[in-house]
Amino acid sequence: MQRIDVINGPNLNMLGRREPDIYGTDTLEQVDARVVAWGQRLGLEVTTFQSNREGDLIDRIQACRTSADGIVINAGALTHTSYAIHDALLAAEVPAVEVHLSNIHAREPWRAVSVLAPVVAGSIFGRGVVGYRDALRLLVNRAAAMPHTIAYGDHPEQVMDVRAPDDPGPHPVAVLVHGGFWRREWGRDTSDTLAVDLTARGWVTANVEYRRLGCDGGWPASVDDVATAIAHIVSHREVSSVTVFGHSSGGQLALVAGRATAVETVVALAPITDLAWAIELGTGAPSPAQFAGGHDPTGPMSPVAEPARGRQILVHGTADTEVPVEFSTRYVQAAEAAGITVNAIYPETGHFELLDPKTPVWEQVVTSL
Ligand code: CA2
Repeated sequence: MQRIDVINGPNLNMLGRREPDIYGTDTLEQVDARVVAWGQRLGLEVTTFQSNREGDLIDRIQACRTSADGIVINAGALTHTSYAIHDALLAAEVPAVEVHLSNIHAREPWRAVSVLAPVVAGSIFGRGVVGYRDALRLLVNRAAAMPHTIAYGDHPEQVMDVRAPDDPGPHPVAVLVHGGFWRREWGRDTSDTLAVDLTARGWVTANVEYRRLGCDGGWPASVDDVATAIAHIVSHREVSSVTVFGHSSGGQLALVAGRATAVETVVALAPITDLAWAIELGTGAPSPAQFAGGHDPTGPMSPVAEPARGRQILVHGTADTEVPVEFSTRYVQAAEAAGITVNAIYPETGHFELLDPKTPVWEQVVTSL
């Protein structure tokens, strides 16, 4: 069993008492209880610690060298200044993930700098308390199958995590495109569990990061990145086929990128297929309008306007309250009107369940490929 120490720094003992609009209403005790429970569900042994003193935090991090297999740390404002904590994380020699409840990139400029970022396996911010859950899951997925992170461009977001089976191949390639309404707060860690599952089934997986809103993304930059990432993996590996999996806004990117010839199959999980309709309904507002950025939302950015041509499987939960299932039924109608066949599956499930390889529909989809 992996042992993870969850360490919180200065002022996090004040949670729930002030600034609930930024940091939420849970107290630190409540956050810790949720984190321990998430850990249990992930098969982890989680311990928690908080201190307002830098030296105590350093002592705790150093102790993790022998007492833990991984660290989740919210170093509070020390994140922005403490090279001593940076060095302690290096010295601990166990993987660490930094978490911030707030979106440190959307506040004062000094908060956008994390001196810890270069020495952690991941930085999760702006998701509130669930960021701690996602940090634990990130550590679980790294331990299950260590990825190689490779750059497909010069921008810091133009990277992808590649995992390959042990045998020489050639293998089918799965490109994964995460969702999160194209927002910077949501990253490729959210599609990593699917990537680990596919690699265990014999696929080469490329879990793609791309420019998003707040870090130079939007139409068409985000789609260009996914297309460039696909081209990169195809030109650097001997592959037997290319399948692009996308969830939610990543489903939109996958369907648009899937118009390219290199892509044989698109698996779109709860995709946003129509930007104009998303703007009208207020789905994920204000992100769809920001993504469109003044370009025509009824144009090529919307999969309904120009359905992909290759093989395509759509999976959309009938209980999805984030992206209503009608986004998929309308896409199927548009595709059929254009003479394109879509295999659509509508399980009785919600939006995020589709990111869990343990759901029966995932088995059904993957075995059909
Ligand atoms: O967003 C985060 O999680 C932070 O790491 C939290 C720190 C802040 O200094 C970082 O820039 C971002 C602050 C901890 C919470 O501070 C509180 C102050 C008053 C009431 C509640 C919390």
